[in-house]
Amino acid sequence: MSLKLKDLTKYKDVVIQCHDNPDADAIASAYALQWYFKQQGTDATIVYGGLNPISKCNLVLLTRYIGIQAKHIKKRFRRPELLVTVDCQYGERNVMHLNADHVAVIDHHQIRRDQILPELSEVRSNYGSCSTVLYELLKAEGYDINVNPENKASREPTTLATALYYGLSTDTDGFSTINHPSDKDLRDYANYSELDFNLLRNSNISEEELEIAADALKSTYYGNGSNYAIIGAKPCDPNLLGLIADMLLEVNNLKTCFVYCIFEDYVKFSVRSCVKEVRANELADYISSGLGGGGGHIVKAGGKLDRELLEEAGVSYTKKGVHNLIIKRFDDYFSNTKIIYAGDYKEDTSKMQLYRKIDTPVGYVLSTQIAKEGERLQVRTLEGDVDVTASEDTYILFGVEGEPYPVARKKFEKSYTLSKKRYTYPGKARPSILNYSNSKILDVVKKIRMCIASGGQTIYAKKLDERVKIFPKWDQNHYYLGVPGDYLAVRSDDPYDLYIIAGRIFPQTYEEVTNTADKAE
Ligand SMILES: [Mn+2]
Repeated sequence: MSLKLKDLTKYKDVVIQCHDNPDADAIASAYALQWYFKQQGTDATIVYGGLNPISKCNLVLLTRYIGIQAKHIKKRFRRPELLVTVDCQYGERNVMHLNADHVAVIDHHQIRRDQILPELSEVRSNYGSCSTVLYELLKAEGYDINVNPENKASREPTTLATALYYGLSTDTDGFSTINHPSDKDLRDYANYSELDFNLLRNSNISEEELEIAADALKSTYYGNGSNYAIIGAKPCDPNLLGLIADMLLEVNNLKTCFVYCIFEDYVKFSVRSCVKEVRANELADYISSGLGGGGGHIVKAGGKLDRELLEEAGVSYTKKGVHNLIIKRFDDYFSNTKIIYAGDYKEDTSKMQLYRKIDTPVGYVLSTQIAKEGERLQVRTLEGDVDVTASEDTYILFGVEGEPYPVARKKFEKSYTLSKKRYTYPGKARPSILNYSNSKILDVVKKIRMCIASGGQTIYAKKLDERVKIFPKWDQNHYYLGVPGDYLAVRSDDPYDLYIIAGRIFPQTYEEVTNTADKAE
């Protein structure tokens, strides 16, 4: 199943449908699609169902800004030749049923197990917004969202770019929970109007919502010696959760906070952290593990707990049941994690097994081949984000699954030999290396060359049975996370050089040293 926008142009009677009670992402996506049809000479109608017409202040403002008439339908609607659902899937509970000769779907949500999608479907479940999907579908047809077709020479921000940028922003808690490179591309590429965007963004909450926030702040729960705080708010817009969390985190001594609200089928939450020992995205993932999902950025993240999964896990879906579960997970998180600051810490290797590295072909690139000397890069390794400065001294390696990790020149020259063989990048998605100077994910794959991780080097390693965070010697601000099943490794020639090797990678790259003579080296 896939879809190109040009597949849709043969239909002339087109209706675009948002999910019931549409949000900014749905409206922006509908607008972008309508915009495309207009370029093809087709006037498409935008509709949505749900109990009430759009009333949220920012959405009213958005529809006025982009100048669309989105029709609120209560019961029935004529049968169009083509119906396209955006930011939702045909047949879903929150999508009013409409009949049509042909149906297409453009969305970014998960596909339910029992969902049957029409042939014309483009669902990119890992994207942060449907606006991003539209941005890419338009790009594939040769449309640049920054170019106004009526005035191609103009450098002025376009309404289309501003709308899509705003759609992405609202679906990702103000860009803070962005993960996917395509979302980052839209964020960085859109030539949006700052003025209009700021107006939209600052029309975000109503007086009632301010009240919800005030009530929520009054019921703050402090845990673990006031290290963290949890708030359960009344059902509200997820953006409001982020706002409450931002304010809460400002409290003196408070390092980490969690704000949630309970809906009928799921719990939505926002996480914040301002200390290096807790990455908000990792905490979000921990809290929601097995119960939903979470992710985002180091300082801001968010996620969801599913009612079904909570109930399967024996949690009663009540205010108290949910609240207690969250407190328990928080307490587990803080008590079950060992933190190691490499450099200060010497691991006792006497009880660890000695391993030897196998000759393994891997990829490498010198950091100054992908960025200017002195620029800061964020390398997303399997065990966490690590910051490095581009210099002749820093290489970036790409492991057996294409996972990037930085290494110092000295270590590179000692442990790797260059290879003339052609390198094929083994990863499924491109490696994530962010250049802070322009917030762009670098396109590095073509620049990667092959080298051989020379075997022979020995490490002590042990399989972890607890969670461990290691601040490595070369980056004291970001930790590597090891979970049970991963390996804690110590270089045999430097007991202060500790790191984590993912459990999946370890057997492919290391072999046990059984010869006791070797062990005595
Ligand atoms: Mn959306």
